[in-house]
Amino acid sequence: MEQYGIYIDGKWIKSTHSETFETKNPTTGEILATFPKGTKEDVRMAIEAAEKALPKWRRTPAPKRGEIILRVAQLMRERKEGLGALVTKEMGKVIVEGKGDVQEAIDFLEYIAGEGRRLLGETTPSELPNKFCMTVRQPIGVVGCITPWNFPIAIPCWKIGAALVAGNTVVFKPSGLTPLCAAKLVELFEEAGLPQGVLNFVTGSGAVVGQEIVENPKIRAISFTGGVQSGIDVYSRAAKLLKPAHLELGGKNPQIIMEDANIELAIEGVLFGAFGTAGQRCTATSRLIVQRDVYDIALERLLERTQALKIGDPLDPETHVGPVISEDQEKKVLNYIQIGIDEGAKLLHGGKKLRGGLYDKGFFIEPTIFEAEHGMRITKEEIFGPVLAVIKANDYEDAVRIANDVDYGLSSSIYTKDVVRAFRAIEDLEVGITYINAPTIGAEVHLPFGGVKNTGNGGREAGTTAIDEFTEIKTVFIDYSNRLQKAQIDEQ
Ligand code: UN1
Repeated sequence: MEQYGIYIDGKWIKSTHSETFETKNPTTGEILATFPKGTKEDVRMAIEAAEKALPKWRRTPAPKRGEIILRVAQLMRERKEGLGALVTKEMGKVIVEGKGDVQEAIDFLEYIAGEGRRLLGETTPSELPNKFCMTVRQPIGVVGCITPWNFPIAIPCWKIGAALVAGNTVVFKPSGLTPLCAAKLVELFEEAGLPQGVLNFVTGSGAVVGQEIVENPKIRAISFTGGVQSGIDVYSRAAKLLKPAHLELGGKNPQIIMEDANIELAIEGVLFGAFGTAGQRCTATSRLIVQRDVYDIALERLLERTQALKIGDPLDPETHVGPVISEDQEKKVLNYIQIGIDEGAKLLHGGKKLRGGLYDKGFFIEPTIFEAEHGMRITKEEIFGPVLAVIKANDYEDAVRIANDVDYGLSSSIYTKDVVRAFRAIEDLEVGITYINAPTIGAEVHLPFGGVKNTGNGGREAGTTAIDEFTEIKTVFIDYSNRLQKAQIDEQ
């Protein structure tokens, strides 16, 4: 079993505190590695190293910074099988999705490496003669990246890749449930030739390590993905320091099926959206809103197809649904299933923890389908597990009203062959991402990712906007008239 330390200034060292925690395989319970319960002092050392590395790194030409990021992507391509299997072992998503997690990281790193050749600003004419105006992008400084367990390779790469190309240095705290994937990622950056101190890594709790990252004034910006309550905590602490904090939080994503939809395709979509990654994606489909004329047939097909899903060892390529990440998560999901039953939703499929054989070692919950009334808690609150609420809608307006009547706004989907309705849905759905005739999951990394309402605080990760989160804009006026010119005052 591997024992890791913290990674500061290009070296793996011991934490200032000797206590450790274990990371475990959610399928088998096997202990994969141990990591330090990092301290505030560890974070301060990480910040010191990042500050020391900053002047040189920010002056390294951005295309050169991009080359190192590209090398990380190349190493990941070579090691995709092994890394994908590690994602599956530590996080529990099925192996194709484990490899998909790695591929999403590769895609993003390749994309953002090229951004090193652009880092676009603007040029504009001046209102005065012999004067030039432009903006340039500058790194923010030392930034903090705090990442979740559900995409243990991809999401850290979205954040770290963009932060580094933009010329920042980083203090990285991964989820306590997937530190091994994170440590392997740090090793790849090291192998790719990232200079010492540019990326530093401290494991431990949100209450200690996370809080110090957020509250230490030397960290100039935060990028956080996680739950809403933690997001509010991060945002309010950062607010006291006027520190930018980019938040990527939850979802309660609807898939709508209209009466003219290709039902078979729509059912295939919802199976992937709701039960892929055992429902543990911010983008997971947790509500299926079906127009009443096709409700019965859609439900019938959904139940048939769900019965055929194979739940088991995520390393087995035949498996469709793996375990949830931890005992706590299992409890949370089972509790929501009970809430659904108690509030009168009709349990149509699943609902139980699986037991016997392999199931006894891991956290396996049956794919669960409820027939629900809009307004029940299971139709409003994020569950983050394999639980789908099916809701009947009268017509398009009703479906959109239901879809929008939640506190979240990340992803959404509508299945319809009517192009007019498809375009109306693009306008009407209050979310950051809308799919037409495709499930709510599977966003591509060269487009912005994020949402509205409680899903975040206005920013977008990845895509053309990735760099915004990690750069300051400087406005520059260059006067070559050789005299004092006064904007707003001089008359031509
Ligand atoms: C997340 O669940 O936090 O769109 C990210 C998707 C993936 C990213 C999900 N590309 O489902």
